[in-house]
Amino acid sequence: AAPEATTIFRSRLPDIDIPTHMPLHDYCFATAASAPDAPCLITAATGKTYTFAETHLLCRKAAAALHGLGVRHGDRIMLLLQNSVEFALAFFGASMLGAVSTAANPFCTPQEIHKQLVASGAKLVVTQSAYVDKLRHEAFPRIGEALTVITIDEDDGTPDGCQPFWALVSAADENSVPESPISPDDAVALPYSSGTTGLPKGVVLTHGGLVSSVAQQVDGENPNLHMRAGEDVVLCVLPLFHIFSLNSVLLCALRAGAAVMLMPRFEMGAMLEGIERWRVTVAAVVPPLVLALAKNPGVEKHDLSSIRIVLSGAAPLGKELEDALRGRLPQAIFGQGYGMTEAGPVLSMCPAFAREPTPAKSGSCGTVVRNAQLKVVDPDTGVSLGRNLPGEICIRGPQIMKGYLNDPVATAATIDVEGWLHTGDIGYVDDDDEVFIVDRVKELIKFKGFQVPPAELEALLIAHPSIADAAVVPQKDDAAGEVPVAFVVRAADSDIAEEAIKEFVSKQVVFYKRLHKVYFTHAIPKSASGKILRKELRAKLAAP
Ligand code: AYL
Repeated sequence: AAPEATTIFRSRLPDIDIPTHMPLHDYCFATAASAPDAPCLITAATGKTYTFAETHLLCRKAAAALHGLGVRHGDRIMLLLQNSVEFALAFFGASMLGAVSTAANPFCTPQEIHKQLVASGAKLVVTQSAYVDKLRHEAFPRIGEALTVITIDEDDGTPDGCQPFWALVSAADENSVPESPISPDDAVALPYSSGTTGLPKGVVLTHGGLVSSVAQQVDGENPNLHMRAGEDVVLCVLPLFHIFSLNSVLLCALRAGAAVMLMPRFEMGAMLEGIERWRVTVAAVVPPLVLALAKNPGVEKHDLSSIRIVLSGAAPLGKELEDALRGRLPQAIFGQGYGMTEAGPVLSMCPAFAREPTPAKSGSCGTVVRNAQLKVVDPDTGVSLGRNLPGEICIRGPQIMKGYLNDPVATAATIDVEGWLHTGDIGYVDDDDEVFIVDRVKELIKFKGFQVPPAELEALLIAHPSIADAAVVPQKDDAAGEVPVAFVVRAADSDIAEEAIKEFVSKQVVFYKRLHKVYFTHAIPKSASGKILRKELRAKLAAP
């Protein structure tokens, strides 16, 4: 029989030439050559500003410093940092050596950090002195011996066994960075994501892949996400250890020649002051931040009229919230980006952010990025679907991940032989090429845009002697979007209580993975092959 015709959706914008031969750092700093004195990195709290030329020089010095500590082509380093100038310097410094950065949330527990450290094979960590104690946990290699730790804050003195970042960088000779030929296929970033199933896995993003993703957003005569060189100031309050902020904020702004305003963490008052003081023009946000901007009374007391673009992503955004924000920031264009770490990460972007904008509907995640193909398939049969029919979204293009680190089985389950990456998201493309996400078939739970992999919590629960079996599913929540809740089968003779289980989990995980509720049950529904029937459990929660 003839193969079914495949409906492939493309961008409204024409394809462009993407310089995939360039290493990511050269690509991102190309603009610096024509405007070296334009502001590049701004620390919101202090106002300390680095120009593009200064930033580029410090990145080269950071590369030399890392090289001096033994970092080589292909090596991994871990960034355990809040948003900071040092994050950018270490990331690009590693890139210049052909090394790979794996970033972790500094709020993670020692166990969580240890897992990522071991899985990534990182032998060097760049962090803040406040987090060094997490690395002294018994499981870790000894600091100063098998593990090199660099701390960025010298005011409090460098902790025992650690090395001072700024002293190393100042003393380094930027001309000593060895010429290391970098191939577009070399890894540069290694974020961790659970993808459609199972535990967190290292997502190998290459120089060529990230150059492609950034180009799809900010390059071309008519860029999809128009950031103006020397004019725009982009809010960087979302954590850089997550790919949304790293890619669509830091990398895109630098490539475009726009400034990045760095805030170490989300704090409403400081954020509003920062926006007002530095005249932020482009704000990348997640739905809980949209909620804060739409509802917080402090917003009225600040002049936010400089904002011309609000880009929301990483989790579904309700229509009411979108309308509420539009009322608060009437001068701004509001729209969404849709991404997934494995997809490089951006699949679609609001077309109203383009230099020559075209309209986007409320609730839409924009149109598929240029130089890429998107299709929608029936999740059961794999048959390609036409417009307005919801199915699993698949993406193909030069921007998607190379694969999961050391996990060919998981890679093959996500990227098929034709190169299509299966997202586990259910959505459709309407008559105007706009993408709408309506559901998720993968296991993943999203708390405020943060990933909560159920398999990770289930493994912890089952390890408890009083628990015979467990399943973790999302429950809808107004503030967080979703929260993880557990169904638990007690072991015979056990009368373990909800609070004890919650506490047992809380001690081992970062705050957003904490269980919000435990439901005791007699059995976890499973398929013949032993897979948890999550749909059934989700339906139980939805029932009144
Ligand atoms: P991960 N609407 C609904 N769901 C979304 C959206 C959205 N706009 N964006 C992401 N998701 C969900 O790997 C979806 O289920 O990457 C997707 O598979 O932490 C999952 O989150 C992926 O979660 C951008 C805009 C990056 C967004 C991103 C998202 C990165 C989140 C760059 O410009």
